[in-house]
Amino acid sequence: MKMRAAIFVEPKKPLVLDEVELDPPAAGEALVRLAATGVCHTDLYTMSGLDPSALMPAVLGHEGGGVVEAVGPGVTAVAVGDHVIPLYIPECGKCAHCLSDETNLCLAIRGTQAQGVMPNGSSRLHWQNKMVHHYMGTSTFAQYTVVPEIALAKIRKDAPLDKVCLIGCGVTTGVGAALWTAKVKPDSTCAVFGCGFVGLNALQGCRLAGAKRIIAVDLSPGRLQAAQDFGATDVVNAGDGNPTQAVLDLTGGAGVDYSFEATGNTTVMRQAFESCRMGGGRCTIIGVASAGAELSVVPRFLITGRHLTGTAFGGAKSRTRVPQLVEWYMEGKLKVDDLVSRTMPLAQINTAFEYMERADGVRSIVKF
Ligand code: AHE
Ligand code: ZN
Repeated sequence: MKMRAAIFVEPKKPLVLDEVELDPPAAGEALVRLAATGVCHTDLYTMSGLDPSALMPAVLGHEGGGVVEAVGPGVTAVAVGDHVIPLYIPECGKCAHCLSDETNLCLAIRGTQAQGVMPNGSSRLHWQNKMVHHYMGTSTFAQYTVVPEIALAKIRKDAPLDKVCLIGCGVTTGVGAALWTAKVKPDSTCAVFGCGFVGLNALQGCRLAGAKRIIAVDLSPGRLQAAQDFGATDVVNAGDGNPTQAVLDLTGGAGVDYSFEATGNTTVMRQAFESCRMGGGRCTIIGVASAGAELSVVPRFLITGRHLTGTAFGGAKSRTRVPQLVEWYMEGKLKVDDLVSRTMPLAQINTAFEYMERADGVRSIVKF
């Protein structure tokens, strides 16, 4: 079938909007008609030319929501008409990682997904007689996508897809970092460095976990204002001096039980690490740093019992947790609507990246 898609053809150039051919789903795959997709920093990172794993041409996008339109042979996990969120980390339920409590990084289709193809080694996408790569196994910057069934979370049908699509990446990444990677305990103290889309979600994750003190750190007064709506009890403007010292001062010199970094900047990662307490403090790195970046820490901070770790998709076992987050949103426990700054048609997707580069707004959503 033919569909409109935004194609990544060349680094540092706008996406090309054109008609792309999409093949029907093969065994174990489903065809999804997308209703909406968020536009994430990681798409921009791949477009920048700095992502060593970037493949071209490709249909980018990984924060979508849609409806199953057809299924390939042998599909049992989803059916036509189901509302779904495509998952860049699938959950097969059978591999060593799916069976482990320690990680959400399903191993079932990692190799082919990184090569931009479906599990059988071929692509469903073609353009100008060439194969087009799938991106993160999801390729949501298009009217339709084909996705393996193990990479689809089935969600309730009354959830607005143009909002809950954000649970496909940023919401889960931030909320899950607090709930499932750091496992924030009630009455604990937390600090979140970076209050963009993912940081705001880390803040609401800390709130959902019942943390008593949640310190937001950012350079922008506007973002620090938003941080208070998402659960921050204290704010630190990182432009006013050393933010690590500010966090230590707010916690009687001790540091917080849990710190989070949501910027991708290695200087901020170190500040976040040095803000968690001796004897069991945990720092969770959420932001994706540029390829080649290195993080240095003083070993003494580790010897004195601080933990440094990272998270992918918030440590969420995806097919299990995404429907649960949708429930929480529908129950009013999880804020999502306030994260949407703009909604636009696919034809205007390149303007979403312009806003992102100017740090204007929190999240743009493309509605099909
Ligand atoms: N390809 C990049 C790294 C990309 C990366 O770290 N991706 C994150 C998701 S970003 C969502 O916006 C992730 O969760 N990765 C999990 C994994 O298995 O890699 C690069 O720099 O090479
Ligand atoms: Zn993302």
